Amino acid sequence: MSDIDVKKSNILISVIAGSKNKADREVVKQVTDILDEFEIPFETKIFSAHRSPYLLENYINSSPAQVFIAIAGLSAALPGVIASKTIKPTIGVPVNVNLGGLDALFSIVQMPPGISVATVGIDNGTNAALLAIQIIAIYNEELTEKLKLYREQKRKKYE
Ligand code: AIR
Repeated sequence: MSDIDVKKSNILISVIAGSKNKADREVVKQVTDILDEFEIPFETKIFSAHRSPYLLENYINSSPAQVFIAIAGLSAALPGVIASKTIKPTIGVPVNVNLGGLDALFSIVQMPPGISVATVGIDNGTNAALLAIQIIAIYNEELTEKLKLYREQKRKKYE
């Protein structure tokens, strides 16, 4: 792949949640806060792998996004279903709706060999956003520098 021009891109990252409920929305907010901070063009959508599977499929097939972030609780099929329909990287975020989020974590992390989903921690939208940006940054030097600065600021905060 050639270099990505972040400023000229329309949508680079797609953030999809399984529901507009409070728990999912809070994780979406974590993700979008980081994407805003890094000035990444993104869009957010609500699609349920169980309740609206055909809408989800149509969207994935037509999306220009380079990376998908999929946020879901309970029997969280969303990231796995997205990953089954595209070879673009999919990052799954398990949401704590019930059982401390372990139900969603196991649903997302236990993908069968052949279809991969990068799974972050329960309710950890921040890491999902950072990982998505790191993937895009492979093709963008300016973004790489911004990530280094972000790490440096965090390091200073904890030292
Ligand atoms: N969900 C939606 N469709 C399939 C699943 N697993 C998830 C949502 C949300 C939870 O189920 O991502 O975290 C509960 O959704 P709701 O809309 O019933 O509140």
